[in-house]
Order: sequence, then C-alpha cells, then structure tokens
Amino acid sequence: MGFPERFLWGAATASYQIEGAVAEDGRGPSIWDTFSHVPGNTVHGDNGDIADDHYHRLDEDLDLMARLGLGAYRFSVAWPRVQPDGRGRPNQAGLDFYRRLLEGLRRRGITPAATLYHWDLPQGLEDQGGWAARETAERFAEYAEIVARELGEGIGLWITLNEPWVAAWMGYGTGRHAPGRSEIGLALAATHHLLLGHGLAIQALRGELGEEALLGITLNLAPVHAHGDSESDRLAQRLVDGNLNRLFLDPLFRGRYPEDMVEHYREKRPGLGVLREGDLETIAAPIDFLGVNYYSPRNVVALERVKDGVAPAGLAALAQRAESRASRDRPIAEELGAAEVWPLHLDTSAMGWTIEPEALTELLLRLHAEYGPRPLYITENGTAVNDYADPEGRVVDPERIAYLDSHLRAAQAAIEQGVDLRGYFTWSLLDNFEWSLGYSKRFGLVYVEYSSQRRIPKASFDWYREVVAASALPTTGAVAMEVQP
Ligand code: IFM
Repeated sequence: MGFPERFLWGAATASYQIEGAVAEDGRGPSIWDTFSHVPGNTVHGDNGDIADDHYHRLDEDLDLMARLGLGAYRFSVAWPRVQPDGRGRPNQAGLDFYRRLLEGLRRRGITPAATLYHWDLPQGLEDQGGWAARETAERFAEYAEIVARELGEGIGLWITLNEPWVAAWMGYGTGRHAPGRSEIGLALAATHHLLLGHGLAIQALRGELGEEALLGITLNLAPVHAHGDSESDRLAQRLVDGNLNRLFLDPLFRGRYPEDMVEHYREKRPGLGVLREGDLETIAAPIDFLGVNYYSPRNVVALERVKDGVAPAGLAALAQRAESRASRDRPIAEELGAAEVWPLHLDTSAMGWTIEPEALTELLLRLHAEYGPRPLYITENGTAVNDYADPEGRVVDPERIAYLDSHLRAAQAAIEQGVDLRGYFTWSLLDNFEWSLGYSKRFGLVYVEYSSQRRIPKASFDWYREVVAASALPTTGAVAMEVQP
C-alpha cells in the first residue's frame, strides 16, 4: 500500500518530556517543574529534571532520527527556556539550544515541525492566574513572535498548541496535570484563553513569517461511542463528544462554541463568561492545517447505568479496572452524566486504552466531512507497551508494531476515501516522561535505559524505518519481524 507523494513521515517528542537540564542556561521553572516536585502528584515521584537528558545528547538523538530516515521531526519549544518567567526579553542561551537542534535537522535533511506550547507554562505566568487569566493568551502571542523572529527560518510546520483539552481540563479541571487546579469553571476559562492564545499567536506568526508559512494547531480528538441506545446513553455520548471534540473544533472552524456546551456549563464561573467581543473571530482565523493526535476512542454509557461500579454486560467500568485515564478523566465525564466503559472483547495498551484502529478512520472522515476538507496531519499516534531489554540487550515490541501497522492502514483507508492527510508523526521517538505517570509508561521507538541514558532502538524502530523508506506498509498485513541476533 502506498501513501500520497510527498507524504511526510515523522516522529514526535515534547520539551519537558525529554530535555532535562531544567535549570541550565537561564531556563526558568515551568508549572510541570513545580507540580512534579509535589509528593503524590506523579507515579514514583518522578519528574523531568533529567528525563532523557536530550539537552546534552542532542547529536546522538539527531543521529537516531537520521538512522530512522525521518522526513520530519516534531518537537516543542520550552517557553521557559525562551522567556524564563513568561514575559520580556528573550533568553539567547535558551534559543541557542533550538538553533543547534534546527541546524542539526537541516544538515540531516529533516523538516522541523515546531510546537510552541506542549504544557510547560512558565511558573511566573501561572502565579498571575495561568491559562485561567486572559493575560496569558497575550503573553503567548508575544512569545510566538519571538520564536518566529529568532528561529523562524527553516521550520516547515508551526503548531501553536498541543492538545489544549488536556492543558485546560486535566490542568484546571481535574487537577491531575499541572498546575493541579480542579474547578470546571477554571477549565472552561482556560479553554477559551488557550484558544484565544492560539488565535493571537497565528496573527503574530503570520505577521512575522508571511503567507508562505504553514500554521496550525494540534488537538487530541477521538470518536465517542455510546454503548446502549437509550436516550440517556445518547445524551451522555453527545455531551462527552461536545466536551472533548466540538468545544475546540467549533470555535476554530465555525467561529462559535457549541450551543449544548454553552447551555450545559452556563452556571460554571468564570467559565465561558470570559469571552469578549471579537475573540471568536480571532480564534477562527484561517489556518493551513489541523494536527490530530489520536490514540483510542471513548466508549461511554449514561452514568446511571453503572450500578455499584458494575457496567452493563460486555463492558467494564472504572470499579472493574483501575486504569489511568479513567480515574483521571472521571470527574469530567461524571459531571456530564456519563461513565467511560471498556468493551471487554477489545485489547488494551499498557495505558489501559482500548485499541480500535477503525476509530481513526472514522475520526478522519468526520473531520473531513464536518470541518473540512482541509489538510490534516496525524501529529501523534502510538502506544505504550511494557517494554524491557532482554538479556541480549534487545527490545522486542511486536505489540507496538501491530498497533502502528493497523493505525497506518486505518489512515490509508481514510486517504482512499478522500481525506487530505499529508503526514504521520508517531509518538514517540524516545521513551520519555509520561506526565503524572512518570517513567512508568514507554511510548518510544527507542528504549531509554534511564539509569545510564543508553538508547536502544526497539524492533519497532527497524519496522518503522522500512515503512518510511518505502513510504508503504508491508503487503502481507501480518507483521513480519526478524530480530537480529
Ligand atoms: O505523552 C503524551 C503527549 O505529551 C501528548 N499526547 C499523548 C501522549 C501519550 O499520553
């Protein structure tokens, strides 16, 4: 199976998850430094102080990218390296790190895809209210302008925000992510200010880079499936879809918030009451592509159908599974009258997420039909596996190969039905700091032995290298894998 000509093959990472060097060259503290150092906030008390030590191992990691044959590399710029407390003059030593990265990519013929915000808000801005405050959106646009001016040349794709849903709803709604605040009214205000920050940043980037630059945003999106056809199941499905998908897609592409969401959250303060005249026009400014992060769909029933923690037949509910996402997202779903469930016949990843590749086709077709047609990139897709280095020092991960293979076939099915999908970035190049789950979950094509920082390319690395080289999947469908002795 072939992919369109010039299809961009990539891998993705994010600053706080890999860089380490948190106090070097003038970097200021971010909300994740603060949050991860509070006991109880992360598994094993892990933090990003060292992470993959990528800051000091840049050349080695660039060589891995070249060995993989990547066409593009998606990374994020750490705002607190560029502006240590989120405002004012840029820190040249911090920018120099990204200059070295960009130069290394250029020499290896790899297109940089830069994300401006992947959750490491300067702590100084959080102290002034963070994303719940309008000022943060304005500061973000200034930071975007600095990055465009100082690093702009040679960046192929610009992504303003990564997964604003997670930043707003996990950071300000459930408190399971930094900054650890937990009020739905704040999550709504953060949603609006993140989107406003995106719109203002698009203006700043356009002004600095001109019409040629390719500008977009990355959302975490997923089909939401109702398991049951009662009116209350369907309502639960609509509201969870509204919160996860439409609350972001509608303002970006239709210039308005969905009516059912406005209605449902009317009583929450400050909520969407922070909206001012002209904001929606700013948010809906034209962009060149949408970045889609997809891992797994959501399966829901009406909350009232989960009795004493037990879900209807064929499904499991939270009490029957102690899975990470369930417990982290639960307050959001419950407030919407929904319970997340797991169809028992489906495989799950080491994250406890169901593996349903056909939902990726469904998602891409929906975006094309309801919010497009427009150029799309899958800016993240991948899976966590309980990887380990065997006694011979190899890491063999057939589960990851099967996941990537099936999801790339699902992407291909969408392309064949007319979706303008232009590229695919797997998450992730390297095992890394998985936020509140610390180093307990491994998503990389490259295994990182944290005690020594040794990198071991996994079997999936070799498999992906061949896919990238051929710009095609193996024809058999079965995953053939030879392990080199
Ligand atoms: O590790 C994260 C990433 O930072 C954002 N998208 C999902 C990944 C896996 O949970």
